[in-house]
Amino acid sequence: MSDVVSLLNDIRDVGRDPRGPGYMRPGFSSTELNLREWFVGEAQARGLDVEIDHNGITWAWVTAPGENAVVTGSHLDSVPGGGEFDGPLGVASALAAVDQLKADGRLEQLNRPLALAVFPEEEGSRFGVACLGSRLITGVIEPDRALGLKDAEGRTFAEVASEVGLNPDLVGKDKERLSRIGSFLELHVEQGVGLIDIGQPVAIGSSIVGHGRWRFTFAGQGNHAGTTPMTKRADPVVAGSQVIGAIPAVVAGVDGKAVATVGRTILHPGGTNVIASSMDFWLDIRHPDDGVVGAVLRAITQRAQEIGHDLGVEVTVSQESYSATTHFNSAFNQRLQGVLPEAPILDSGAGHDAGILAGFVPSAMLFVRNPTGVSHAPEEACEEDDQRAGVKALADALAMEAGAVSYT
Ligand code: HGY
Ligand code: MN
Ligand code: MN
Repeated sequence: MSDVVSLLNDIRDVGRDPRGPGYMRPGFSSTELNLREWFVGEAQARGLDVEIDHNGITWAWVTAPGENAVVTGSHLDSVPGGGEFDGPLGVASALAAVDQLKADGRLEQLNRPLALAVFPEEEGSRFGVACLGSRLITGVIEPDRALGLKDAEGRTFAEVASEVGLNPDLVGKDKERLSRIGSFLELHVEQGVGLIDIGQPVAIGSSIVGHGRWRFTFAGQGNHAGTTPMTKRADPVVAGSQVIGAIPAVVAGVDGKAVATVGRTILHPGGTNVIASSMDFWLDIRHPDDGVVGAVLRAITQRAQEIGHDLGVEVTVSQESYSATTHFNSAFNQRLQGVLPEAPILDSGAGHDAGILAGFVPSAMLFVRNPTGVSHAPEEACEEDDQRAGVKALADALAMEAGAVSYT
């Protein structure tokens, strides 16, 4: 059986971003489906019982399906230009952990069912809502809202879901499958520097900060770049750009621990010699206190309205996605600390499917050292020895949680 390093090597060239380094693996795209086929092939090669549910979540049962199962998994989609490990490390480590448990005879000791899971569209890079798959199965997002979500080409999730073999009439809360999960454990590359220089390759997750995404639309007056005096313009790009430029000071004025990012803009119609008629940007705000996220949003919105008023540009704001601050299950975390006594406890500035599931089933996370601390960029890294240390930690944690006698 291949180890985690060779498993990741198998998919290293799948979904590379054609525009430059990094990956482009949108949710429900042919790329994500190719990666899902890879996972299904690896799972079936291990004799696991694979099913893809109404929401596009892939389940691979190590034991016979059953109640109170221990489930581990992550995602295979990426952000545009994303790194190699965000998501796939957790999926490959889950497969490798099963190999390890089988090889050392611990699978037979388990007294709870064990399954692997792969959640689609975790990044929300295609339809705008983070963790779409885990939001659907838990009912956090209503099916109608999900089905009406549109991608950059204006394709609805309903259309795309049909294309990839899902029945739009069946997407949504899945009480039966959700009730089977007794514990959910997600291993993920650390998206930060918490594990650098402290001599530990694996950490236990304590929480995920509150984070949301809002779409700001600036509506001005399209016009000719050459015939419109500077004093006679209602230029949405000038307004939007001034707001973006104001963000660092506005955030600092509310709470220096908050983070706010504009990583995506769209100008319409986008001509070099054309004053745009509209500009959209997407704002990502995060803070451990949901109230502070709200205060930052209000402050930026107010600044945008002021700037829009001065420039004759209309500003509208709509929320796309919100994930409240999550504190992982303390009893599960204590059990993990019993297995991994050396592992530091880290909070996460990044969102995860485990953060959504944590509202419904005891959930926890393991983070594996990333020597660059960079993520959502090609420089994201994870040393091979640390990848293997993550698998050992995951295997021991799964053995413990599923009742094996000798779990280390
Ligand atoms: O955006 C996030 O925090 C995660 O990587 N999806
Ligand atoms: Mn991720
Ligand atoms: Mn991510």
